[in-house]
Amino acid sequence: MNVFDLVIKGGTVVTGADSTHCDVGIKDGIVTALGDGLDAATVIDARGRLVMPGGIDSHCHIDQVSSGGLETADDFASGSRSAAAGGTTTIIPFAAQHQGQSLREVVADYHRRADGKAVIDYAFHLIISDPTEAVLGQEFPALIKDGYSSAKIYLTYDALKLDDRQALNVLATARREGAMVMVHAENHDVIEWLTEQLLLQGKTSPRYHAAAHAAAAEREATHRAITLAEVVGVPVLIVHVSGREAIEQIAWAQRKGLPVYGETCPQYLFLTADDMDRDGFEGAKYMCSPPPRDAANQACVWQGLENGVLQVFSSDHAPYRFSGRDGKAAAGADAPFQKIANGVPGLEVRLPLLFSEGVRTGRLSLQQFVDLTATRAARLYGLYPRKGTIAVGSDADIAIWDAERKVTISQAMLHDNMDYTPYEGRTVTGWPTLTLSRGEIVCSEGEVTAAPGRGVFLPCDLPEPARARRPGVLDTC
Ligand code: DUC
Ligand code: ZN
Ligand code: ZN
Repeated sequence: MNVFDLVIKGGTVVTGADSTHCDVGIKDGIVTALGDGLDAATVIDARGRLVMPGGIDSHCHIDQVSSGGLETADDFASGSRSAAAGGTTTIIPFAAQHQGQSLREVVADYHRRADGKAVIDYAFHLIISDPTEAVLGQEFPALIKDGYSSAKIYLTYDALKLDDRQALNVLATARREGAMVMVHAENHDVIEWLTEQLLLQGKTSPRYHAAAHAAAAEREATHRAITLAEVVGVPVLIVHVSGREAIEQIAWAQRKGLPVYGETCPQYLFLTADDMDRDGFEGAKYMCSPPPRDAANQACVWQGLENGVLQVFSSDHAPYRFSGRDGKAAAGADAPFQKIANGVPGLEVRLPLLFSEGVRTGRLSLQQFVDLTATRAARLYGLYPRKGTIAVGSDADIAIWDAERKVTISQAMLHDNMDYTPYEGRTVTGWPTLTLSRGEIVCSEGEVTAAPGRGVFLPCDLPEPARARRPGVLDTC
């Protein structure tokens, strides 16, 4: 009997901690040995290749209905296919509560959406938009115990936003139960007021989305989220950080010793507000919230990734097609900016973009790349060490990379269900040539071979930072 079902031979194995030239032995979907001279009936030749943990995309919207009633273009079949083709082996999309809904029923609904479709493994964050007594007293605590140990809250959007008192209540429940809270940090009233003023001046085109979602609005809400978490005594993670203003607040909190984490996404490194100023309605393709800003802010985001102020690099894949009933033009091709769906796709190109412009340019080490794209998310969301690393006992979720491969990104080559990519025509160096999920090849040279439904739900442990109880204001009086 073979000790291994499969051996990946001769590659450079990269983790968040180190790079080692060795073979990887896999049995029953688990890494069971790292060493030299391993053999099995099935061998993957990885000479000259990087053998890295498959990515964890810890912020993506799959088969989600927006608060405005629009369906994302990707379901769990197309979304997970696209992820696998881009070297990602775990996705953590959202089970999104709308007003009046039971959180438990929302979760059951999202399981139905994923069941039988996903080709890679998945967990769920909760979105809590209606934190009633029943939700915070019973449903949220019970769901945390069942493996849904992170929740996103919004400080903007009419149908989603929590006021400060509601946010405090969510944070306090998370603290008691050991969950992680992610915050969409933009000041709602500032955005609404700016939007009204812009519309009064007849400034309705997509480019004004960036002005309405001013960096100051993001800065204020980031500071407020940090303050609310500090008062309660709980970690908090600020999602989709767009630039200097928010980063400065996060860095300030970290200097104070607060457990504050930051996430950013490709759109804040590779797009700018000028993209929203393209001809006609074309600018709508680049609209997301917070919006891409300018080159100086891109540089700050790079710096935040380099110096560790930002720890997580996700896609925030929010796939609204350019055309069609649920697309950017759902309210008409001349719709004012505030009626255009917010979000850009990025699930498949997240890793290659960061590898090419981060690692190849020398901005990031391979260890930083792996940590930002896989290991840290596993730790922050309770999936480590099953996911996010290559170690004995971990799931054999692995992406084998050709670091020299040049690829020009085009929508035609991608596996999502979108009709555009904001990165059309961009050439990157470095691409995942083979993706394995629990030891099974799910994508080879761009061909997704995995059967829908093979992906399994991953109940999450308590996030590492949320396990230790920290003092809040009430503990110090
Ligand atoms: N927030 C997200 O997290 N994704 C898409 C749009 C948004 O506002
Ligand atoms: Zn958001
Ligand atoms: Zn998002």
